[in-house]
Amino acid sequence: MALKTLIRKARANQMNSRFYVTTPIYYVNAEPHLGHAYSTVVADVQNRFHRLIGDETFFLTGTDEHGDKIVQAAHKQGLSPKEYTDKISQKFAETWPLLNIHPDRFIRTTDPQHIKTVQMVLQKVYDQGDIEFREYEGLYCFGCERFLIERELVDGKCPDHKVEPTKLKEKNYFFLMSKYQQWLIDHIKANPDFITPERYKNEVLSFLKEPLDDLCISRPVTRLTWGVPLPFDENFVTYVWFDALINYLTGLDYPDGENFSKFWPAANHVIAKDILKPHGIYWPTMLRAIGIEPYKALHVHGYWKIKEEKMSKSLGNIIRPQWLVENFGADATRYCLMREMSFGLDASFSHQSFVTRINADLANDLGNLLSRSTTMLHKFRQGLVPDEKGIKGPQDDLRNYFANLIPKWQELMTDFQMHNALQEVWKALNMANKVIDTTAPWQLAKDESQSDLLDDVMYCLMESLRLSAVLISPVLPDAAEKIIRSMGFEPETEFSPQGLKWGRLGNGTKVEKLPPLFPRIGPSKKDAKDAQKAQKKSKKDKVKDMAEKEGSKDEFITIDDFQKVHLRVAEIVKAEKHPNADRLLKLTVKAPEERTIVAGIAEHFSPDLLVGKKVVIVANLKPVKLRGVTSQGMLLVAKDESGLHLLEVSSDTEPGAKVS
Ligand code: ME8
Repeated sequence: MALKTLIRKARANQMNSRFYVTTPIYYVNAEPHLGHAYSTVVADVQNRFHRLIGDETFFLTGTDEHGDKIVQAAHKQGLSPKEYTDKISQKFAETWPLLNIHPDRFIRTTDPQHIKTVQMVLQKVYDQGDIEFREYEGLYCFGCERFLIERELVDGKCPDHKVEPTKLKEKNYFFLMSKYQQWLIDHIKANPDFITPERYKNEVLSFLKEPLDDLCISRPVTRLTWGVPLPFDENFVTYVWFDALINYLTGLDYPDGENFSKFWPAANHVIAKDILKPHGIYWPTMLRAIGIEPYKALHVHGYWKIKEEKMSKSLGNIIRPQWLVENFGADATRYCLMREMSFGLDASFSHQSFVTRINADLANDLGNLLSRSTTMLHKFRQGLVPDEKGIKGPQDDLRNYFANLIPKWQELMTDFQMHNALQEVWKALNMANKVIDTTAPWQLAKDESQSDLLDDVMYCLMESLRLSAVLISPVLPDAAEKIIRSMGFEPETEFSPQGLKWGRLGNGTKVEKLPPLFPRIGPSKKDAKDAQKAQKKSKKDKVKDMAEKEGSKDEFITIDDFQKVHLRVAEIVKAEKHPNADRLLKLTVKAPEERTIVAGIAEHFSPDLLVGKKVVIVANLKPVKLRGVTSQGMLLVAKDESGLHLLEVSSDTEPGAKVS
C-alpha cells in the first residue's frame, strides 16, 4: 500500500502540470437529465480540482449528432435533422452553466472541423489496410447503435434498452480491430490505472479473453445519409463510434493544434458503464491504428437509478437538471450528486435523500459552523482573526487533522473518490463544531487569563473554515467563494496550491458575517410526498399511457362533441412554482384576457423557459381548485417516451385566437 502510494505520488508529481478531461458527447435524441448532469459535474469538479493543485487544464464536452436515432427523433418533431440537432444541442449547452459547469470547449459532431478530422483519420486507417469491405449479418441494437453478440443479451434482449435487437445483413466497411487485441491486453495489464475502478478493467479484460470481432463502421447512404461521408466511398457514411470517439481529438484541434500536443498525454475520459466497451476496446485500438498514444485513463461510473431502474430517456423515468437546480440550487445539487454516489457504483435518486443530505451536511454542519464561528469572532474579537498562539488544547486536533487531511484529500480526488474526499472534509467540520462545544469560547471570554487560549481557538476555527472552503471549492464553488471573500481573499489566489496550506489567517484578518449559505429545506414531509408522487407515475398517467398504446381503440366523437371544447391560443406571461405542490406550475396566460392555469408539468419544464411561449389551451374547462390555486383552463401538451412537449403555435399568432 505504502509503495503503491509512493509510486502514484511520484507519477502525480511528474504529470501534475496538465489535465485534460472529457465527458461522453451526449446523443441529442432527448434533452439532458440527471445522468448526463452527473458525468458532466464529475468532469467539472475534476477540472476545478486540477486547476486548484496548479495544473493547466482543458475540459471538453459536447453532443453526438449523427445516426438513425437522431433522424427518427427529428422526424417525430417535424424538423429536419439539422434544425433538430441545433435545438437540442443548444439545450445541453445552456444546461451546463445552470450547474456552474464551464467547459473550455463544447464540441458538436456536425462541426465542419470535426467532419474533416474524421475523414482524415478514416483515409489514413483505410490507406494502411486497417479498414475492409465485407458482408455481415448480426444482431443490431438501435439504442446502442452497434451490433451486439449473443452473450451480451439478457432474455434475448439488449440489457440497457430492453428491446430485442434487429437482425441485419449488409455490406459494410469494417475496422480490423482484432489486429490490435493482444496489444490492448498487454497495455491494460502494464498500466493498472488505464481503466478504473478496477472492476471495469477486469470487465474489459474478461471481454478480451474471447476473440474480438471487427468493428462495423459504415452505413449505406441508401439507408442513412445523416453521417460523415466516407472519403473513399461516396455510397457510405460513417457514424456512431468511428465518428463520435474522434471528438476527443477534434476537441484539441488534432492533428496540428497546440492543444493536442499539450493535452493529449494527459487525457482522462469520464463515462458511465453503458459505453465501457467502445471506450475500453474500440477507442484504444483505433488510437493505436491512427498512431496516437492511448489516452491516459478511463474513469467509469455506475448508473443513477430510480426504483431499481436505470434512469434513461428510453424508460422515461428522468429527472431534469433544471428541476434539481430550481429546487436545491447549483451548489447543493453538485454536492448531492458527488456525495450520494460512490464513483463506480450505482446509486438511487430520491428527492428525500437529497433533502436530508442538504439539511444535515450543508445547512447544519457547514452552515452552523460558519455562523457560530463568525458570530463569536464578532462578539469576542470585533470580527478580526487573532494571531495563532499554538497552545495545547482541543483545537490542536484541528491543526493535526488538517495536516493529514490535505495530502489524503488530494489523493482521493486524484483517484476520483469524490464522495470519500468530501466525507473526510466533513469529519473536519464536525470536529470543529465539537471544538466549539468542548472549549466553550463564551466561557473563555469571561476570563481575561484565558485570552490567549480564546485567540488560539478562534484562530483554529476560522482557519479550519478557510481551508475547508478551499477543499470543497471544486464541488461547491459558490459557497466556497463566498466564504473566502468574506475573509477578504480572492478565489483566484486562494483556490490554488498556496491556499492549501494551514496558516494564512491572522494579522487581524477581517471577517464579514454571511447570511445562511444553505437555508434548511422543509417542511420536508409534505415536499417528500409531493416529490415521490412526481417520481411515480400517477394512476391517471398510467391510464393515459394505456390509452396512447391502444391508440386504435379511440372512441369516435361527432363534430358537435368536438365543438363543445373551446381551444384557444394563449401566451404565457408568467410561470412560477405552485406554492403547495412540486409537480405543479402556476401559469399566468393571456387568452386574450389574463387567467391562471395550474399545470402538472413542473418536472418537465423550467418556468423561465416557458415565459413568452404561445401555446394551446382548453379555454372553457370548468374552473377547479388545485392545491389551493384556482385553475381556469388546461394546457395542451404532447407526450412521447422522451417526455412532454408543448403544443406551440407560431409567434405571430394573436393571444386568444380560436383553434379549430
Ligand atoms: O452514449 N446514470 O450518449 P448518451 C449515470 N453519444 N450516467 C448516465 C445515465 C444514468 N442513468 N444515463 C446517461 C452516448 N448517463 C454516446 C456517447 S462518446 C464518444 C459517445 C450519462 O446520450 C453517462 O455518462 O446515451 C453515459 O455514459 C452517457 O450519459 C450516455 O449518453
